Amino acid sequence: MPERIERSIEELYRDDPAKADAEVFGRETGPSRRGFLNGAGLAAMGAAVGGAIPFAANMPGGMIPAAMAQSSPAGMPPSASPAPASAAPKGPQYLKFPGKSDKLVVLGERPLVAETPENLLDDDTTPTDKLFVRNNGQTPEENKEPDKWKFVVDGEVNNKLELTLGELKAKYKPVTRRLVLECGGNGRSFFTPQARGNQWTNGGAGCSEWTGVRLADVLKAAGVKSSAVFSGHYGADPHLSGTGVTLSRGVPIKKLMDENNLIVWQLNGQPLPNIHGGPVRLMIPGWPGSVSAKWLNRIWIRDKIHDGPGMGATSYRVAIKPMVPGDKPDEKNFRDLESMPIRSIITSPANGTKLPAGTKEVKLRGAAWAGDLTVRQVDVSTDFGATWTSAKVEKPKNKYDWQRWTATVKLPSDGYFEIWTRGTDAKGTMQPHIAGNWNPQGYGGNPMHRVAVLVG
Ligand SMILES: Nc1nc2c(c(=O)[nH]1)N[C@H]1C(S)=C(S)[C@@H](COP(=O)(O)O)O[C@H]1N2
Ligand SMILES: [Mo]
Repeated sequence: MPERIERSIEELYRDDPAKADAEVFGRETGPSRRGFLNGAGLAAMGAAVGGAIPFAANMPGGMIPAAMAQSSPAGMPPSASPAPASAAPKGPQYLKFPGKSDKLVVLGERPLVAETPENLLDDDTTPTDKLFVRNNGQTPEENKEPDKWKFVVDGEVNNKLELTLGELKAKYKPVTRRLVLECGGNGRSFFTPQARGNQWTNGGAGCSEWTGVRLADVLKAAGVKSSAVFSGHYGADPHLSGTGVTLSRGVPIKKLMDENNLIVWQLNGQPLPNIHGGPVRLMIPGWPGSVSAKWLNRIWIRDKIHDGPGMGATSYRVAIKPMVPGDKPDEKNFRDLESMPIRSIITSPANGTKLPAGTKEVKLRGAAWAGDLTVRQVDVSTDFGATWTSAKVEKPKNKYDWQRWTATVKLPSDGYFEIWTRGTDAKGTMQPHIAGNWNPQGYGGNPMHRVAVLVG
């Protein structure tokens, strides 16, 4: 009997979370139900997650346990929209690519997109083989003469520059910085109803050492005119269709001139791999990764807002006034996503970790970052958010570095626990319980990260 319930509840949570939720939490209480599981539901839930739930009384109604929500960890069932057939359960597909970890999860093959599971981001500096990959078009052929790679800086400048990588290295002072690179769509999978695009969990991000020259030094040499308003960045990757520009985004001049932006040719002390945009790419940290053009061949300084592919409409844009989730967008109600939102992740233990019976303490490690801002605080909870403990948060090595954190939490007994983390940025903005401010392409999804641990 319990066997049967166990399977059915798990399957139901995968196939129809709303219905599963109603089964477990009770139908009668309706959509405003909250709080407590009834006895039968609690038994079924315990069987499904693999153990008793000591803090069950705190479990929010409608929350999918982290143990069952590997692919949609936001927790809230997509009750507004039944899961489409394409979302039927299938295990993760792992990347097979020279120089990349075979633990990266493929989100798309054409174009190639792969994310880094949170527990693979446990290094202080993300190794190259673990850094996520996000292509929008084709992957260009590997360049055999990197120092001859050319790019131009033109438009609203006094001196149009045409530079080879060799000249760039010779003329400007190199710097190395540890910088977060984060896809604008990171966290998209947490939206309900599902938003359009690659279903990133928290792994469209990493923090590696980048070596290059300051973009501002090159722009000073070009002499940016007072008519300059915005930039447009171009890379050499062919469009999937074979013709046309794949992606071309830009930033306002103020952001462009920020001294933390780099034109880079090294990643973690090695020549920048082709898959990450080698020989040369931009690194404009804190903003959606899409402004950091790979295979850089042009920086166009413009006297108006850029209009390349990836600008305008709902691309990399969020709602100004909250919209009804799933509704048709009114394009006047959107603004560009600029600084990325606060995000804290648990990098150890991994979701689903089993600990020996009698374990009373767990050491946690994680990372947190917040776009243009620093991280003020990271808190962790083991009792579904009833009580919180502050983590020890390290200082960034340099601006736009992530901040590693550690904490030790106590567990009262054996059973099923969820460890939650939430970050707070320097302005006091904290991560929400569920992804908010729904938008059609799912930007800004940064709910608290949760991992399940089973003791005994
Ligand atoms: N030329 C070019 N640059 C690009 C892209 C691209 O498809 N083409 N993708 C962008 C996006 S959306 C992101 S998130 C980052 C990803 O960088 P990575 O693949 O090195 O992790 O590169 C950006 N730069
Ligand atoms: Mo991205």
